[in-house]
Amino acid sequence: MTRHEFVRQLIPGLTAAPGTCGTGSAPVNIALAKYWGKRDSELNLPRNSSLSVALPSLGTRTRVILIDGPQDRVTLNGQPAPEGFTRRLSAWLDLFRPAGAAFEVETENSVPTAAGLASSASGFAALARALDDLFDWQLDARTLSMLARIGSGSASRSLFDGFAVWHRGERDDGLDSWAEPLPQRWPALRIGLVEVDVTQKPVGSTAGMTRTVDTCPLYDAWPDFAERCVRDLTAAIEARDMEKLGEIAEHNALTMHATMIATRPPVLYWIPESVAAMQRVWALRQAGTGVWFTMDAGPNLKLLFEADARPAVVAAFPDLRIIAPFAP
Ligand code: 2P0
Repeated sequence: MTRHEFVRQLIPGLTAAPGTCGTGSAPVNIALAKYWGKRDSELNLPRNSSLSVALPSLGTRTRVILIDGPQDRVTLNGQPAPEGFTRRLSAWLDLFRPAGAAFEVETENSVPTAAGLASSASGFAALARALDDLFDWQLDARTLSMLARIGSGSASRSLFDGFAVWHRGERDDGLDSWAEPLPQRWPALRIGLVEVDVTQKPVGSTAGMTRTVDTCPLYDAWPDFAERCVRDLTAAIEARDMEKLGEIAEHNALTMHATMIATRPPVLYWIPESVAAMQRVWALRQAGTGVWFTMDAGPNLKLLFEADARPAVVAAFPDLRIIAPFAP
């Protein structure tokens, strides 16, 4: 099945007059059990389920207008968007393009683009919501999650606040691979952003995971391990057990990076400052502070801790940007 066919069965139609506008917003999410590897790149189906938490104060707000014309016009934070950004957006918008029409897209991002903070996740989730508004589809969150998934896998999880699980699904047609929220809230949970480098990463996630699946001899162990992490994290969240959540999330991230490093040519996102920050986290834990880290396809760390550990964590990471995912 092509992605065009996939999308057509999910949406009621593409009827809207030129000038019609839609808006949508969505938060960034941080995976605690990572998505790494596709089983179908046409429908963007993952080899493993993943579990994330949304950062409600960071994300994307998007306005889309249907226009006559040959070409989409895309702005990012008030400036013409970089060519690669526009190309990726337009390729996804092709799935929803009425004949002869183009889209004007205004995107406001409160995250540094392509710095391992998953701006594509909030971006495609916000865009899916904006199209739902523009075409007045009134789709449910599960269906929007599948549309966003085609744009970027991790976007499937950005339709929700709080914790979300993206189910890998079993079906070849991709209709059972969507994300849904978990009901639990965790008011004391904190995420600390350690930004050691916010420049563009050398290898994008899509290329990095494809290379890992194709050449890493350790990858065979990953999908089952990741599935187990999702189950164990769900239990840790239900029990509100910080130590269990931190241990599983950190181990999951390091295992993902181990598969990246064991790829040919290697995909190493770490820089010396990343390793120094990891060692600082381990030293804090050794000294009795409940803090763990996770890392995505980039050099930056995201610290996981509870509010009462904040003074000790900030003493070791004075520049830490702290986010409360369940702030009232
Ligand atoms: C995640 N990452 O679960 C993992 C951890 C990066 C490392 O999802 O190819 O941009 O667009 O589906 O979603 C980043 O990958 O990849 C990602 P595509 P995406 O958050």
